[in-house]
Amino acid sequence: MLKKFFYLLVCLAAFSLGCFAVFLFFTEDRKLFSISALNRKTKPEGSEPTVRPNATSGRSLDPCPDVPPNLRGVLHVEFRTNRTLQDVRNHVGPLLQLGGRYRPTSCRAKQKVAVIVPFRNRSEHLNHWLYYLHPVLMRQQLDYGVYVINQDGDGVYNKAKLMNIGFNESLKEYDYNCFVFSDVDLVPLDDRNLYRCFDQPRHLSVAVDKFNFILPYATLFGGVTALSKQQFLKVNGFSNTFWGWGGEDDDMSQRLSHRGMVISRPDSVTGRYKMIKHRRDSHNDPNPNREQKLRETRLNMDTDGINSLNYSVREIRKDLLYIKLNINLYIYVQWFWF
Ligand SMILES: [Mn+2]
Repeated sequence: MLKKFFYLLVCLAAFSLGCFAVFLFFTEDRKLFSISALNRKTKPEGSEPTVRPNATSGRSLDPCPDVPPNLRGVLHVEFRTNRTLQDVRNHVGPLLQLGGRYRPTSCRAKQKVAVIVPFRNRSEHLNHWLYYLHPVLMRQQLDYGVYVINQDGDGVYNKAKLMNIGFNESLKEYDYNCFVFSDVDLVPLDDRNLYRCFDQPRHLSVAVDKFNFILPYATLFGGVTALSKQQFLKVNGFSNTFWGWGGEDDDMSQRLSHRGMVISRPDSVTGRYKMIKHRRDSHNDPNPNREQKLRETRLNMDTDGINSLNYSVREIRKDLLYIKLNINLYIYVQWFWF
């Protein structure tokens, strides 16, 4: 009799344990009860990414709010400090996945943003840029990756072509729907200037310190810009035929207007930037043909762009802070006649 009673007791205990386990499972995953919610609240506020990005995959999250909650507004930026890549890795690396990739952990980002930086021989600038931009992009709750597109060799520089290549190559890696093109020497002075795409093509660097925080002219579309995949393809991307300094940004501006788009901008306070001072790069002299070429934008834009892009990738190197593609641009002697 005692033995039977004992068995009954054991069964009962096992049953209630099972029930408790099921109960715990549901409270943890579906927030039915407040135990886990209480636990969450004890985590420090403001330091949002306490979980590695990959820990969230497979779990469905609510979309991120329209206005990211942890923005700081005006930022302090200075370039005097010597920053090595390792300094920057220590500073922002723990929250990143290899290749300068990040996605918010507490919500689902609305846009997938490829940040494309055309590049040659500016490592010092890149260190500053990475140091300031990664925390900003994280606070803006973007699902993003950083693509440094390096022109191999000493040929004449072609920034617009490098940007087309960034568009092309980043899409091979991830389903990006927004593309931010940024000069490596431009750092935002306000994190409310969102690095994402809008209904119209976006010009972000409207008030640069070098130009006394004034927009030099109304159609300017250079420095830092954002185009959705659709907007970019609608104009056939950038021209590939602007060799040397200047013109390619105005050409893009004209492409946009020829396709009925208008430039959108943040206000001149939010859109403030600090530019890293530098001398003119070698092999990037002003392009003497740029003014003539700008008269032919409408004529050329359907055949000169993302649909006529040719290049070869020499090397792809993934750092913690970015993906760097080393590109051979195929420079023809012909370019003198364009
Ligand atoms: Mn510059």
